[in-house]
Amino acid sequence: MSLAPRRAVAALAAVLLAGSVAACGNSDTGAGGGGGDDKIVLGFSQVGAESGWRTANTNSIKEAAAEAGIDLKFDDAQQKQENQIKAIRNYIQQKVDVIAFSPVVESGWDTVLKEAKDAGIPVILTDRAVDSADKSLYKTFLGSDFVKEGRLSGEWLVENSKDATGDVNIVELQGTTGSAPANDRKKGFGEAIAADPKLKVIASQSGDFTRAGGKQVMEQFLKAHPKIDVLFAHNDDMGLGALEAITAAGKVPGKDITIITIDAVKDGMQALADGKFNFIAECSPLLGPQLMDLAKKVHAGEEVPPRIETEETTFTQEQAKTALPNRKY
Ligand code: GYE
Repeated sequence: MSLAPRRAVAALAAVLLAGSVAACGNSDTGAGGGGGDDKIVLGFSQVGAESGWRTANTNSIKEAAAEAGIDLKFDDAQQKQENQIKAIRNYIQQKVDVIAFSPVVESGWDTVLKEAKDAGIPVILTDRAVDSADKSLYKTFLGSDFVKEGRLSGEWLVENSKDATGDVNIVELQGTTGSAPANDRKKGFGEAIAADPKLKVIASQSGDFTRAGGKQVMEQFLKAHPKIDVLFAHNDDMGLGALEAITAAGKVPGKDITIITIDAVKDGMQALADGKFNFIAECSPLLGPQLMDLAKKVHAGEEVPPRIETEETTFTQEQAKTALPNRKY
């Protein structure tokens, strides 16, 4: 691997400063991120702490790093792309071995990804995708098929609206604007419900994947639309926030308004088992072990598949009751 001239100078300066030539025999030198041992240094930029899913994802990554003996540098971007770019630039400067991140939105990553590539640091995308045309900017993308999650949600609704007479009015709580899961879940759901013309999305707005956002936007929906039959929320947390708005408006969630969400975190599964939600498409946050495995492989220069999909299922109310006691997140 060739070092950029500036980096070569910096690496040389570091060796001289340390007053040591011992590093000569260590092929890791210059990319070890310091620390003096052989641990792989992984810089990870997390989206934020917006949902139960995200908390479970962060825990999975931290636990898996400790277990794999990987030195994890972790940054919480608080749902802001500029913070993620800053964190990635810091990791480049620190010469970490591998960078992984879950991009808050899909676009606008090319420049910083090129910087990582020029510095010779492999990048792994986890959870969310980027829309960069140049696929050589990252080694692999580990995460769910969000279009499929939306489609499974829509297909359940088509199946369960068969006997409905007249229009079925749907409101949609979208995830963070511009994020891969919001774009893809909307797409998959829209394509599936197109099979039945009586299924109509009458309002669709972002609740930013948070409970507070879900509650606030649902309040507006309820004020603006006297007849809402279905809520499709792009995650459990927004659905849980919306429950409060629905109950406060004197309606019974799960009965007066059918609720479909995505994720299947414990609180969501509880609402489903209690009959307040009607259907959940699962999205697994437990990406830590696979991520550590990939970090080791790309660090060793091994080829990895460009796309690795998470395995997932769906839950009805009855299935949630059975699955809940063993739910890990
Ligand atoms: O569904 C939502 C979280 O990117 C898959 O982000 C993730 C989504 C998840 O805030 O709860």
